[in-house]
Amino acid sequence: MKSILNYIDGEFVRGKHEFADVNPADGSVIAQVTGADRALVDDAVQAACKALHGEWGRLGTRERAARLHKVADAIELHFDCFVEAEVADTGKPVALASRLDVPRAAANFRVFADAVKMASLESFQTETPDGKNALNYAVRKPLGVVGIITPWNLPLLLLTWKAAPALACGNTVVVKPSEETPATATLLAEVMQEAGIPNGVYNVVHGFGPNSAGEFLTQHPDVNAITFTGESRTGAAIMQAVAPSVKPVSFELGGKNAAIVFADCDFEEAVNGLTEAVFLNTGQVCLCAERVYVERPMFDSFVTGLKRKAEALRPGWPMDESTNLGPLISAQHLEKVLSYYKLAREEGAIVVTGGGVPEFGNALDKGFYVQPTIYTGLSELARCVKEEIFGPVCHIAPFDSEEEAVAMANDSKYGLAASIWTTNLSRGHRVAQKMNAGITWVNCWFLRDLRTPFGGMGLSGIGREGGMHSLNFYSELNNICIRL
Ligand code: NAD
Ligand code: 6OH
Repeated sequence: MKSILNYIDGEFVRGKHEFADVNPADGSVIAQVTGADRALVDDAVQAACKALHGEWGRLGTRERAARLHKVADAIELHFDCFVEAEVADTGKPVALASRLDVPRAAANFRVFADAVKMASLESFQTETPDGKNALNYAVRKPLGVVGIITPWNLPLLLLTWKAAPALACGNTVVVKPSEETPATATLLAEVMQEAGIPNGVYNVVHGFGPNSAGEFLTQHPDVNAITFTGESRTGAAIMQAVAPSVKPVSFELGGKNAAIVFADCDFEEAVNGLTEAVFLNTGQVCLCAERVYVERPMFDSFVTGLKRKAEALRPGWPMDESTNLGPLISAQHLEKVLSYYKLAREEGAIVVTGGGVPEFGNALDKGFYVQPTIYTGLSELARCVKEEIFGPVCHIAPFDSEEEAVAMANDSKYGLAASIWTTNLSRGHRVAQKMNAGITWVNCWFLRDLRTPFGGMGLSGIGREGGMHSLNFYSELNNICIRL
């Protein structure tokens, strides 16, 4: 049986306890993961501290950026290995991992390597009380050791989205990938070696959250910052853990995202767009739309259109090129999503399609598949309309006016992403600007430009990453004031 190891100071290190890495498509065990106890997490943090003062700390920005481009080259060289590992861990369709996850990992390194080379800094000419001048300018320094904690839905994409800018700014990192999807973080370690990233700069510790590697990392006094993507509740626990040492945090958390479909939209474009927005990655994307509001004249035809698309999705073996719907990540998550399917019926939902589990008549029946599901008829106060489900499911409700749609979309404790579907450009701008969300798409969804601010409001997160926002989080600014 394959082992997945920790990576500390340039060495692959076996931990004292093991846990199984399960393939969600059929429940089979792919590998044994060896987890890091508190002592191994400490070794990783000490290696990262030491590396700050070694070769890595002495490299100029240009050379650091060149090494990160080499990391991107090496990801592209080993493209198929990354795709295979990601598909086995997550069950996502190979077509999706090849189109989204692995190309984005390489792009993350390229974009932040270039961003750090191009970044300018603030400077101000300041008048002194005696009528002379002073010059203020800021310089960027690394934060130090950055702890990176990531979820299972887009494992490599989200890990590199944080590791790339952290490394570009000269930090060293200790990464704790999700216990559900450990493979690509360790594979990335091999790529780091190949690309000439010095020992101790990139470290990986495996394990769980509470009382395990995740918590050991957040509590460690020598970790200078924590960047985290995952559930809002976990974000709250991490905030408590870092409070005593006042570490900066960047949090990308959950969502209960709204889509507003106006009757003047391009119908085909909206139905196709919402098919992606609701069902991509089996609905396990923080940006997925779980609440869809449709202007009443188009309500029935839209529900029928999305139903047709949902029923045409092809669940199957993830490595089969024609599969476009994978399983959920785990038996536990399957149980959670099915409990919401049950709750929706108890809350009085009309089941437009789905609501159960598919039957394959083969080994996939042991996997964690659910049917793509559409509900209508729920009150806006229903728990299924308020709480993040994180599965291939949405509720569709009608609206009669723009104001009503905006009010319903904004009535959430979350505030991550929204999408608006209309051919009326003024309305698109007007409604987009009213959204309580970190990201609003008009006539598209999950169209990413890595230079733009990305993050959420309310329960959806703290801070923004992307472009200069990432450089600002992953560095300290030292303002220098010189009396001239
Ligand atoms: P999770 O919060 O359960 O786990 C995420 C990571 O945190 C894992 O590595 C886990 O081991 C670790 N962890 C758990 N408890 C911890 C603790 N007390 N201390 C330190 N680490 C701890 O999230 P998940 O179930 O893996 O991912 C799904 C969630 O992530 C959804 O809510 C989704 O919306 C959210 N998400 C948000 C974004 C975004 O950009 N906003 C992106 C992806 C996923
Ligand atoms: C959440 O599941 C998706 C997050 C996406 C990003 O962080 C990104 O940079 O595209």
